[in-house]
Amino acid sequence: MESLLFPVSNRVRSFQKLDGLWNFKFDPKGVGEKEGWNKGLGGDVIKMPVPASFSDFFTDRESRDYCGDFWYETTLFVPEYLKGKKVCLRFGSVTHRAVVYLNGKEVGGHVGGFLPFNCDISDAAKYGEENILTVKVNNELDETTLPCGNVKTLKDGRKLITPYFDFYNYSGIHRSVYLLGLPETEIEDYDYTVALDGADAKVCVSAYVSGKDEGLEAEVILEDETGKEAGKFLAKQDGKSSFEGTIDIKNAHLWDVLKPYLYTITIKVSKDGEVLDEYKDRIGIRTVRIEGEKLLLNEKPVYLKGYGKHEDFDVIGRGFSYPVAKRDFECMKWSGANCFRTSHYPYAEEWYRFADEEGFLIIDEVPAVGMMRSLMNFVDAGRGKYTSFFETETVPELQKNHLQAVHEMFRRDKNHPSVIAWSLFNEPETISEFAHNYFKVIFDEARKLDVQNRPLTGALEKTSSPEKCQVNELCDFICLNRYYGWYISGGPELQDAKELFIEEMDAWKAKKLNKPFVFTEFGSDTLGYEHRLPSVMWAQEYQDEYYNMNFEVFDKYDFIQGELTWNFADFQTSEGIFRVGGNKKGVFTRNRQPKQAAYILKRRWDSK
Ligand code: CKU
Repeated sequence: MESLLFPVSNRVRSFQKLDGLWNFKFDPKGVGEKEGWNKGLGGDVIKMPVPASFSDFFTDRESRDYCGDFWYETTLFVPEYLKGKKVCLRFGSVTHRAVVYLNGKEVGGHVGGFLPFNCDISDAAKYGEENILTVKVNNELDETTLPCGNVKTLKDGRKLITPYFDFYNYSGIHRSVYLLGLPETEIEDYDYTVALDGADAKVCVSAYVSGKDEGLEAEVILEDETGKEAGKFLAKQDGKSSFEGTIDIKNAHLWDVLKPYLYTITIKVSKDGEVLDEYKDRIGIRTVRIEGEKLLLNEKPVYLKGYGKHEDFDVIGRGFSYPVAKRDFECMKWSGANCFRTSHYPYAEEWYRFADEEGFLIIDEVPAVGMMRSLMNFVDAGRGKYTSFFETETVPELQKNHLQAVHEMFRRDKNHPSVIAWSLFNEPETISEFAHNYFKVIFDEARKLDVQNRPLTGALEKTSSPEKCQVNELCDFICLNRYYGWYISGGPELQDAKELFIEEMDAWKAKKLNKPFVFTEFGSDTLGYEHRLPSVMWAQEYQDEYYNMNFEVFDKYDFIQGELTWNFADFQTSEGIFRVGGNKKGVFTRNRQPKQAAYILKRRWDSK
């Protein structure tokens, strides 16, 4: 099985980042392979930074909005000393699909724009020489892809993406690319569970190893933050490719919300005393579960405060940037937040590693967004439009891709203490039995995948009402995206919005689901420079009133156990009559300065 472990370097493993200035070419006619671009792009190339989205570097509209195939190219020197190793290229993500060539030969690829993949180039590589790496990328979407969308052809033959979702279809090589040197007997994966017993903890670790070797031995060591050994075990291979053991820790330091404590785990696999592979990581000792209407972290109730986010920033689009992530964590902490949802796709792995270090909680979401046939789902959904989405013949194909994304996301992210729940969808059309049957399969499969048994959920929009929704029963806690006071009864009708909101929440209460509810979206578009007295929609004064009204409603219900606003910051969307240079529901502007409402959140969250 392909390993998704984050790259490390040590005595048996090495990595080299290939980020930098690559070559780039659009391929609107799809002639790349025929013209031999897989062997090299040729003279007429654009210089393109990796990682980044390509769109916002361009000064012409056609390039920015380009839809179709496009190619990247770089040269890489594969050192002689890697000979005999398993040599791989690792892509953090390529949006949305990729075919990878080394020296003209296809060495792998991936479908799905938000999760990593490896290409084994051990045979294709020329050692001690420069190699030409080319990647054909495609950014088209349809109703079988995650996310869902469509492509339309303009009169001049150009393709145009028509997303069924409210964020710009940024694409390209969005995350770091690595050259990996791996041992033949490779630790492909590991996982762990935690059981608390008073002040002590039991950490049960499993490691999974590839290769044909027999008689292997594994040693697993945990060290505390001072580097002192906290416990270890030895395990012998017993015919399988996995090793398992338990470490008892007296007076365990727990990983807790905003009080992170990380242990270093080292897994060594050896044969006859020789270390064949070694992998080091940082893990946290904590438990998550749901009891009745409460979310329990380390057996104590936790109230989620924070944001739905996007990977989105000026110029770089959806490319990962540590400086932007750093600023985001600082802004989130300043506002008193403790949680974010990776709406609407799994983010770069660095986000989760950072959250582990900061003690942030993450609801990790698959890119299952746009499961409703609408170009303005943010408007249509709230109005109860039904588009027979789950009744189409392409649904089995979509479901296959959805399951693949769930598998890959769980595999990649399961060892992060910051990940406290999995979100398996955002705002699909849930009011038919077709939707129920579709999601039953997704949830049943997801329940088998996480040894830590973290809660499963998904974000429900307004049409998924207490009377009509056929999917919420599959969720361990209920996530609602609601816009009372914005899409519903905004501005002068704010008082009515409040009453309608209370009506809906009373109806949920009457269902006695005995589950926690978390608001995963609520917010109002607000211009970071606009002030109006008295308030009007889009002015900062209105965002304040909107949030205050929403909080008054939340505080009436004990089963509401979290509030993640929409959105952390303003972000780019497709252009259109409802979006002025993007979605402006940020509590922060796109360049991460607070709007007025940020101070309302801060006051509330600092004291909650
Ligand atoms: C947000 C039906 C509501 C859709 N929801 C999803 C999110 O991606 C959008 O940006 C609403 C909005 O601001 O409209």
